Amino acid sequence: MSKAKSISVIGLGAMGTTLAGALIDTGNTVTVWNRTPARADALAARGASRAETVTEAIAASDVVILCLTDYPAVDATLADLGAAIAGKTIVNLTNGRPDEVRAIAARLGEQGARYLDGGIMATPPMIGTPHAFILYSGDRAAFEDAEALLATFGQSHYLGEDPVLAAVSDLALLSAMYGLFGGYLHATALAGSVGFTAKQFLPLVEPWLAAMMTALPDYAERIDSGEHARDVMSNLQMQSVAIGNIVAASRSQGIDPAFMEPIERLAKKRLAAGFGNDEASGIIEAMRGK
Ligand code: FVH
Repeated sequence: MSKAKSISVIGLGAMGTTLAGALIDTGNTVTVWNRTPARADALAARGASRAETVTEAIAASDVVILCLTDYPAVDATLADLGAAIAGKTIVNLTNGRPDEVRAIAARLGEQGARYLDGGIMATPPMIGTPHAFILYSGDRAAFEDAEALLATFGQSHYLGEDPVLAAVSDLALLSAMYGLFGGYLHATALAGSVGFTAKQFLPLVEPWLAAMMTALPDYAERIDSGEHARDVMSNLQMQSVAIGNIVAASRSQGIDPAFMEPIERLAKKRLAAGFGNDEASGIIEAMRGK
């Protein structure tokens, strides 16, 4: 439970609305602003104060949460605020790139604000549940001051003072998610080409993915030590035959192999470099350009 405070939420899409709602439900004084004002109606009915302008939203609270589509939207929203932002803690939960994070952190710092960048590792229905976690990086004192409030959303992980840490970790975790979902979709399309419905295929693919997740600690050990040749059980030479078969079979079954082609290319690059007897964990070296 958060310590009740005044907080402003700017950006009332699916996520911003959920964050603001969670803050209202935990007894905080919440001010909201959205470019399209009608999106604030439901929150106003639940007790939020509606700011007429961004400046008004920022003036209303010491802690201001931004949750917008992208950083160009953040730039547009925070343009021309002048001194209004000095002394405020800006918690930017918008998905973005490291160059964008550095630019906004520098700009807001020059304007006298404390900047925290964040990455929300949850969908809106997960907010406030034990499954939600949010990554933060940037001004440590700002994080510590806002920590109780931010706990409203889920588990907070403060990663350090460099503001880009949260955004890069967020993108890394999303890469893992899109790899999983893309792999699942490709697998389901390929199984579907011989008549399986997605529901029929699920009892095969779900436990398979769960079993493969148990390989991650071993992969992490190999990656950190660089020892991809130690105790090899499933060598890359053998695995690249299967990967090549997946790509070829997808084509012959009328399934676009586009999702699988990059891993085939990386495996071939690693094989050509002479690492066929290594574990497939060594593909990371090809990703790193080695
Ligand atoms: N929803 C999700 O599942 C994910 C979960 C993980 C974190 N993401 C990130 O959260 C950011 C916002 O996502 P969202 O789901 O709330 O997105 P939308 O529902 O599409 O709402 C977008 C809001 O951004 C406003 N906006 C867009 N462009 C501008 C602009 N140029 N100036 C001012 N505001 C802008 C938009 O306003 P409006 O269209 O209603 O006027 C919405 O408030 C995002 O970074 C996810 O990656 C969510």
